[in-house]
Amino acid sequence: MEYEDRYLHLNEAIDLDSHVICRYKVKTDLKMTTAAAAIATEQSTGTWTKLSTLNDDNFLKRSGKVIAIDGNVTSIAFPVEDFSLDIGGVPQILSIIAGNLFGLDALQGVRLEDVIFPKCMLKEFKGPKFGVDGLRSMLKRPTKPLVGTIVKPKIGLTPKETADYVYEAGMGGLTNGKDDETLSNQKFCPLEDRVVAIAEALDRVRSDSGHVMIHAINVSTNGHQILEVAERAQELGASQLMVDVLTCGFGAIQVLAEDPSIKLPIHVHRTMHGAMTRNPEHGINMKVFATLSRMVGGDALHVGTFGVGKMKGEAHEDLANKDVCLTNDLPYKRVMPVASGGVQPGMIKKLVEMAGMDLQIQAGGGVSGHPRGVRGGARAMSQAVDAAAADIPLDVYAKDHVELAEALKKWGLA
Ligand code: CAP
Ligand code: MG
Repeated sequence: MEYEDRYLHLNEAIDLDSHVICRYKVKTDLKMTTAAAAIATEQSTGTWTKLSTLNDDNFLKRSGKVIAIDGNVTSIAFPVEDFSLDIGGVPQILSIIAGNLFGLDALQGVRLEDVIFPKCMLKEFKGPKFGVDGLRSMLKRPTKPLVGTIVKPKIGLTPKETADYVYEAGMGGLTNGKDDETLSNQKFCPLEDRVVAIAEALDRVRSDSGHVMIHAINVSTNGHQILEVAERAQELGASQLMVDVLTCGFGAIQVLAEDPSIKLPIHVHRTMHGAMTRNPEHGINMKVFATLSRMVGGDALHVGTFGVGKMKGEAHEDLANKDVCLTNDLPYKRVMPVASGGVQPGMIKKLVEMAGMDLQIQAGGGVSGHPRGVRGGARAMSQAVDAAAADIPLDVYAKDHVELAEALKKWGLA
């Protein structure tokens, strides 16, 4: 490879305040130094051949530097000057740290495992407006995990049926409801009608029981429309917004989080993430997406289900995602981690033991599949969260709580 040695800085001290540090796991037949240099080259100043246009000054100031190689893992430091945050933002960050390198023929596989941004870049982002504490105070739920549902079936219900579901869920004690990721503005359930009907249902929950619940409306859409759609949903009474971060892009979250007219928390869904995060040898670790989601202002983020459920990934990776949401190492409000996907009441104690109390636990099928319907399913979920928060085994708690007992009978204990 051209200039390979010039990209290698293996025994040099690096100024961490002026570089973005990325860790890549690499699968290659080449020497690791060659493979690592190929990434640093492609993602900064080089290409496949020597360039007449690359001068020494530019080379030294803008090149990615291979700063460590440990087995098949390499760390590469990209100078902050390579990044353009005023115009460019997260899309441009991703084009450097997670761009062309995935297609390099020299590598049979490469996975971006982690990224660390210097303070000077982090301070250009504002992070969540609400986060864990904001959501907890909205919901008047200071310590226990939040407990929610995804309205199921995913699509097909009318606005009234959706609102009836939400009412039942709220009366059963759930704190959070949400649209499913494939529900948008279909003719059978127009967004505006849905927002109005759900807002009315949530008001009724509050007046009938005193209980506070919010519901995230899926505003995922084209870039040129998202702010307008979110503003309209807010105007009509939406209490939370939901955005699919990978299909819409990180800019979609940022525009909603930073626009002064939007005063609602943002629930960040990650549909499509499995295409990038699940192969241990190629792709992008969810932790990277969690870091970026927090930077751009997501208030709650799907992090996985810690080794249980229909979409379970590696529990240790889910825990790392959760830690990114909550760590004080990032200069922003903490993001509420969300455990979702095939969840049912019998899993809740285990989820809380693994992830702690700062967690939103939600279930679609695990609520509306309950033998007593949505209200019964919501009660079973709430009871399981209460038991877990009090550190009482679920089968013991179920002796005095019939909905939980029926859920455990149907789905078992994790
Ligand atoms: C869960 C869910 C969520 C997934 C997302 C679904 O429904 O609504 O989208 O949890 O997974 O459509 O599958 P169920 P992740 O509770 O009925 O399974 O958080 O892993 O991205
Ligand atoms: Mg879903």
